[in-house]
Amino acid sequence: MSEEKKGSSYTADNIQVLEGLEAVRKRPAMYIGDIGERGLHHLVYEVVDNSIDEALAGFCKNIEVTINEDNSITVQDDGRGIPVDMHEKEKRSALEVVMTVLHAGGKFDKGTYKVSGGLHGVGVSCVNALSVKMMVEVCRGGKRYVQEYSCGKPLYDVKEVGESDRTGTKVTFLPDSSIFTEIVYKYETLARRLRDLSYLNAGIHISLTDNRPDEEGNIRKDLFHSESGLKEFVEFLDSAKDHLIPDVIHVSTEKYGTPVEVAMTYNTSYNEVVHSYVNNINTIEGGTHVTGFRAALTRTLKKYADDSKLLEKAKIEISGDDFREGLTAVISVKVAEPQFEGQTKTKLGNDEVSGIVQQAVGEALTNYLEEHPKEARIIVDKVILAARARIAARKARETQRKSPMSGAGLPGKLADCQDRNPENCELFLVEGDSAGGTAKQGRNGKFQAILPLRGKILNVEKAMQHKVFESEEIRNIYTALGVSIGTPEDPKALNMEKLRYHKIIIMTDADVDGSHIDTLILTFFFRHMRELIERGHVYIAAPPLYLCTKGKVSEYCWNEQQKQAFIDKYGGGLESSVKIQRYKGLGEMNEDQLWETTMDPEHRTLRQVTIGDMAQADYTFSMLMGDEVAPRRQFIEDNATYAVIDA
Ligand code: 28F
Repeated sequence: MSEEKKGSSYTADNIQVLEGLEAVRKRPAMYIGDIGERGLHHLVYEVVDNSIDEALAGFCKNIEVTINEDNSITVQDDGRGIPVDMHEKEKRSALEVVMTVLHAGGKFDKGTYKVSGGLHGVGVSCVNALSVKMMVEVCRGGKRYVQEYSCGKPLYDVKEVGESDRTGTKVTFLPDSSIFTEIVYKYETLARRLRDLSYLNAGIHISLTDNRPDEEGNIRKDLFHSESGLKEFVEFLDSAKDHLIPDVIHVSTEKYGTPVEVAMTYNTSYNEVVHSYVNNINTIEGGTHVTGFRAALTRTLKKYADDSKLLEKAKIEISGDDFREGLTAVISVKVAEPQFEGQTKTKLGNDEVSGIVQQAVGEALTNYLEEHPKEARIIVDKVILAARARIAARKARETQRKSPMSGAGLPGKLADCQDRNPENCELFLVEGDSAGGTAKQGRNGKFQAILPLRGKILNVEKAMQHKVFESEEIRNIYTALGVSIGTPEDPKALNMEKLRYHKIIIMTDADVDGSHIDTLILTFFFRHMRELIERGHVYIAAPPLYLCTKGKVSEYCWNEQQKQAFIDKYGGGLESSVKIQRYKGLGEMNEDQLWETTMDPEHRTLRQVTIGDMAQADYTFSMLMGDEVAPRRQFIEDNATYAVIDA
């Protein structure tokens, strides 16, 4: 138990509050998901969501988020200000109740929806409990009030400290470093979520300022604001893609008391990008709002194609998937009592929502197709093309199954390992036969398999699905992995039941070509085997860049800093004195060197591939690998200073 507040007796409520805060501090992950980087950033989203609620209620227009120099966070809004009057039941200021009683925030006004961050509105009191210090300032009724806390416990009663001609709430908090394993905020992570929130809640101005000066002493600031909401969100998502139609089809309506907003368009790629939200929560596992959307898409397009006789000549059966190639869409619904399901509680279960979304999208899409016959024809033609490609891909798979590559259907050039338990096994995808040969000699054949890749693999970002699976290098990869694409229900689903290795390690030269091959392989995995990445099976090997030698002392270095440290230590700071071998390619190492530096689990470094933010990843792959040149050129110009030019 913590020390008594001076001069006050404990009431049942105080004890209840303390027990609540203690519970949060004892099991923080239960309340905010984890105590690492994600949980740290969730703290910000919890506070921001209260400002968003105030904006949805119509009383707040501006939200300012600041990362302070000490890695504390300040969030300020120009809403009404949290009420400070005495809470009749709790015998304390309403402000103190909101800030210290678990789940005390909740619905502010019956008419609005409590949106919530990633973990469904645990409330600002949780953030308070997990912060070594927190301060709240409320301007309301011409006065300014403050209260401060330590680990959620008030240090004094709410006090009036002055006058103010504005209204609003300002919260500053410093996460407890004894609880969080990560306490340094990432600007980009916050920026992505605040950008999404500005699209999801049209009209709100959200600013992000980083007061931690960078190397040049500059501070960063971004303003996020969207008047047309999801329409602009889809334009942003598709900005690196070749548009199939010039319009974003947009509907924002309310059915049976459920606000529904959907924006969608088509591009010339073969990928489907659908982001869905419930009360601003990114429902990455989908749910009834997504099934309703898809049902509307399939029915409306199929009906239009049939009525306009566009399918007669095609003479093929089109399926639901065919309508999704090249589709980019964002679905956002606000549900008063959302039921979340799924592994990460990000799948919407409310059955009634499916019909609501289907009706809203069906009406909007029907109107668009009727009013835009030219674009409708373009969309249906693409659907027919997708259907033909799907049928060709199915034939390619059936052919492949009937004529296995060699022996047990494994690629001839795969040097397999002895262990048959996938959990112990690793597959190295190695650039080139020479490095592949060295890797075969250097590896531990018990649990390490080698698949040499002959140079660049197909850029799947620009290829149709069936072309992807006709490419020999790609077929070698997924055949060696033991995965198959497509199930009777979903031709794009990845079947990983027979995955043969739990670590898939991309090992390429530490040069521009090697990076390009890394990117091509990652594009294939992201577009066609995303679950491999999501389950953490994909890694990138890190061969050393240098071998530094001074007399009898030799050390491998993986970056410039390590090289400089060796020079400082053994060469008196002079590079001339020290012998430096720059490894341009894996082929320059013999099998022992490759083993001890890059393959030996005891000494190697592996970078695990993860998808931080799906929308960002999708945009990045389209921009880097897609047809549109302008966004790629812009990216290269913006990042040229980071490119290490090989001498
Ligand atoms: C920086 C974080 O938390 N802003 C908030 C409000 C406004 C009201 C409110 C919040 C009453 C007792 C439930 C004001 N006037 N920013 C924020 N702005 N909470 S949180 O009310 C809380 C309810 O508990 C508010 C009239 N109605 C509501």
